Amino acid sequence: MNETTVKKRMLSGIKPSGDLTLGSYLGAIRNWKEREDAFDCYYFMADLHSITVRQNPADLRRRSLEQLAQYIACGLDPEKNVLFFQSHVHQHAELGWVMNCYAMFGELSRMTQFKDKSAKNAENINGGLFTYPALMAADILLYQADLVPVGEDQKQHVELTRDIAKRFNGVYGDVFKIPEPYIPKVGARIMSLANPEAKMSKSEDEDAGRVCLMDRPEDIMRLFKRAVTDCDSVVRYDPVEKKGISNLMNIYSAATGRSFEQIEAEFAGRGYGDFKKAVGESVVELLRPIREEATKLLADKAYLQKVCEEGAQKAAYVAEKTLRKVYKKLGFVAR
Ligand code: AQP
Repeated sequence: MNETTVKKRMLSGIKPSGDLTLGSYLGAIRNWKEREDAFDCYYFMADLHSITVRQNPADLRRRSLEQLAQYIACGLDPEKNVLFFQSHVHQHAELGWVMNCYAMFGELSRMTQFKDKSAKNAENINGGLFTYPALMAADILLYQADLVPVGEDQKQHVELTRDIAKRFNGVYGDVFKIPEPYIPKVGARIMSLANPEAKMSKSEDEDAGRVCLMDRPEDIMRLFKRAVTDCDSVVRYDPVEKKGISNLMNIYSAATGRSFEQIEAEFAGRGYGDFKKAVGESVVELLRPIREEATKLLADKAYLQKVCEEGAQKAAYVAEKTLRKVYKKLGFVAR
């Protein structure tokens, strides 16, 4: 058996619904790099999913391309990982429709993300927001993925994907591999700098709360200077009483590799001002190479075009095999 046949396949996507943040990097993308030799990895820009919330077209296009450049700048090698735009592989939309017909109204109604998102977008509760998990099932099942990395908020969707796949297989035989949720090595959970009770988020956080991968050093320093802390002055890890400081310690630890004890010792007897400055500087240095590399890549449109074309071709090859099998089982006349 050669090496590629034994590798497990893994798939993950991020919606280009906001600029990637320090949270996206430390919580997810940084860990992706470590998997590229052990797994057969597919990473996509989930542009189809992003339009369940209204997007400005020019911003969506810019962010989608930036996301591709940032994936590469964060270290993902396009030779080892399949990188593509979801909308470039039409099989997602096609299988998405089929999945819609095998997902039950009751199941979709129970998805907590639908409830959350509809509460936040009360003026635009569209059908796509409701059937989002059917498209997500298609994303996963098209590639016969063994593993799907999941955070808390997506667990329910992977469970639903498994249920739909089992239902389909139950009628038509072994068409889909039943994917397992993969609990990634815990990346740091990064909280908003403006509100340490809430996650730093690319589409929901206010500007003062999130650090984006392309932010300029002076802007990063300003954000950390204004980060919400408490009225104490001791740098101590206490995620209950000192949420703001603990979040900054998390970030500093992730950026420098220092332990909480080492950080507490380093800042003993010094004020928050010194500490915030040090955290800001460590993040500037952490993100500098990513921003510089992404900027270089964004200036080379031909290269990005080549990467996403090749990625879409590789992805479509696998996706088409699954889709053909599905269409045949359903009784569609062969093209
Ligand atoms: N703050 C964070 N800390 C740790 N991990 C994070 N991730 C995101 N933010 C943090 C991880 O990144 C991956 C992609 O997550 P996401 O696309 O759901 O990111 P988001 O910023 O939270 O997105 P939003 O604001 O909810 O926008 P929409 O709904 O439009 O995509 C995941 O692995 C996540 O754990």
